[in-house]
Amino acid sequence: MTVPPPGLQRRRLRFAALCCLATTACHEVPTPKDGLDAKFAATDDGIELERACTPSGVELCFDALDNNCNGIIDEGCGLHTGLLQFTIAWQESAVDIDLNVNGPDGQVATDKSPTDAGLLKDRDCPGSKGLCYSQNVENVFLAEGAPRRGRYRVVVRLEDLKSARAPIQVRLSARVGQRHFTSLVELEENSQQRAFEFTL
Ligand SMILES: [Ca+2]
Ligand SMILES: [Ca+2]
Ligand SMILES: [Ca+2]
Repeated sequence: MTVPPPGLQRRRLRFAALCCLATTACHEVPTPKDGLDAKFAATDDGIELERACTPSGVELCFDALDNNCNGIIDEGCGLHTGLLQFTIAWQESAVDIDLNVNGPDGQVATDKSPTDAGLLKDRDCPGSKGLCYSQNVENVFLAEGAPRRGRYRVVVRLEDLKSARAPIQVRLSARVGQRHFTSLVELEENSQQRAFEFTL
């Protein structure tokens, strides 16, 4: 039997995992009570998403993890949430990572005002005004309206490594209705990015 090279094996596993997330044939996927049926698609720079949530105690702030597995990421920490929520966190205080979320309207969520699809970012870290206090978290959430149907793209991008040592580990968690996903993303050089896409 021919064994595919390791890179191809990883790609297949990643694709299989994302396909498992997308198909109702995977019996572990619960039927969302809010009717948000997300279908995930693999990307060339794809992030491997984990669906399992293991409770680790009370909710901790600024780790982009749903520690108590109640479906909400970093609640009680000054972050906003909604039916859609995407959160990243990283340890290196000077490093600039960006969370870029495109909604079906094609607009990237910023911290200025909601996009036409209702997406808004809480803050851009580390930022120029020191408002993140070395607790680097970026959070994009559905600020108004119902979730718009269509394709979403969630990108974690290393903007500026500064003098930090690569790789930078970034925790990403996502809430899509009743579903929760998380991943640990590694970025090694400026402009490198990882992404996942889904369709509502
Ligand atoms: Ca929580
Ligand atoms: Ca947390
Ligand atoms: Ca940033």
